[in-house]
Amino acid sequence: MRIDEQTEKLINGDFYAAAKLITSLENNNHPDEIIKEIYPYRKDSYLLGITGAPGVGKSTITDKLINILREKGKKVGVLAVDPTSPFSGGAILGDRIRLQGHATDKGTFIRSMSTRGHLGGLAPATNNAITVLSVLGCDYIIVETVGVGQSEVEIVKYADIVLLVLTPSSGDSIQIMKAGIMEIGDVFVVNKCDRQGYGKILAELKMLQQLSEKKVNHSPAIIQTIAKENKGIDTLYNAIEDHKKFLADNGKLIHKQKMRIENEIISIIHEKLLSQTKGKLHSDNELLKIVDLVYNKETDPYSIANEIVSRNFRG
Ligand SMILES: Nc1nc2c(ncn2[C@@H]2O[C@H](COP(=O)(O)OP(=O)(O)OP(=O)(O)O)[C@@H](O)[C@H]2O)c(=O)[nH]1
Ligand SMILES: [Mg+2]
Repeated sequence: MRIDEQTEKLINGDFYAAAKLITSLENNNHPDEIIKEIYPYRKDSYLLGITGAPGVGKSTITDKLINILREKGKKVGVLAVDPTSPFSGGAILGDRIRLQGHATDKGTFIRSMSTRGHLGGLAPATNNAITVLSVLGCDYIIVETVGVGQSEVEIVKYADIVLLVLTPSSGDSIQIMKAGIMEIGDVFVVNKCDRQGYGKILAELKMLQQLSEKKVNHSPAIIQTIAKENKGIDTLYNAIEDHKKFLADNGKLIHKQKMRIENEIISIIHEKLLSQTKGKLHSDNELLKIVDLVYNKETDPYSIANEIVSRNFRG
C-alpha cells in the first residue's frame, strides 16, 4: 500500500499534517481517497462529546480536563464544532474556545469547525476529522458542540460518552424539563455552582435520575463543578473513567463504536445521493423546468421527487 507523505507524517503524530488533512476533508477535497488511505491506522481513541447551551462552560471544562489528561500522559484531540459560526479553521480559536494554554503543547491538538462552507455537510466533516485525530494517535478525542438534540450536533449522540453541561439558570431548568434528557447525557455536569440556584437544578436532575433508573441500567452521574476555579474537575474525570470501564466491561463500547460506523456510512450515503441528485438537476436546468411543471399544476412535489429518485437509482 502506498502511503502518501502527508499520511505518513500523520501516523507519526505530525500536527501540521493533521491540520492540512482536516482542511482538505472540510473542503471535500478527495475525502474518499484520504479516508481510505488513513483508516487502517486508527488508534483506540475514546470519543467524548461535550454539549450544552451557549456559554455554559463547555470549553472551560474541556480546558481543565485536558490538564488532567495531559498529567496522565494522554494525547488529546479537541474539535470545537459550532453549527452557527460562519468561521472555520483556526480563526476563532482564540475567541470562542478557551484553550489557549494548550496551543503550544505537543500533546494537545485543537481545531474548530463550523457548518457553513462544508460542501459535504457537517456530519461527514466531523466524522472525518475524528478519523484524522484517531490516526494522529489521540487517546481522547473531545468534541464540543453547542446545543442539545439538534440534528447538526448529531455526532454527539454517537460518542462513547456524552457530557451534558447545564448551569443554574432558568433556561437550563426548562431544558431539563424536556422529555428524554436523561437519554442524551451519560454524565450531567452542573457548572457555575458558584452561582445561586444550583441546588434547584441538582434536585431536578436527581429526580429525573431516579425516574430513569428503572429504564436504564446505568443511570447518568451528576457532577457539580466550578470550572473557572478548577473545582469538581477531578470528580468529573473519575466519572468519565467509571463510565469508560462500565462500557468496556459490558461490551457496550464495541456496540457504540459499531453504531458510530453505521451512522458514518449512512451519512456518507446521504450526502452522496443528495449531491448527485442535486448535481444532475442543476446541470441541465432540470430543476427550473420541474418547478414550472409543479407551478402550473401539471404535477406535484411528491410525484416529481419520487420520479427523480427512482430514475437516479436506475441510473
Ligand atoms: N461564574 C462562573 N463562570 C464560569 C464558570 N465556568 C466558566 N465560566 C465562564 O463562562 C463563560 C463561558 O465559558 P465557556 O467555557 O467559553 O463556555 P462554552 O460553553 O464553551 O461557550 P460557547 O462555546 O460559546 O457555547 C466564560 O466567561 C467563562 O469564564 C464557572 O464555573 N463559574
Ligand atoms: Mg466553547
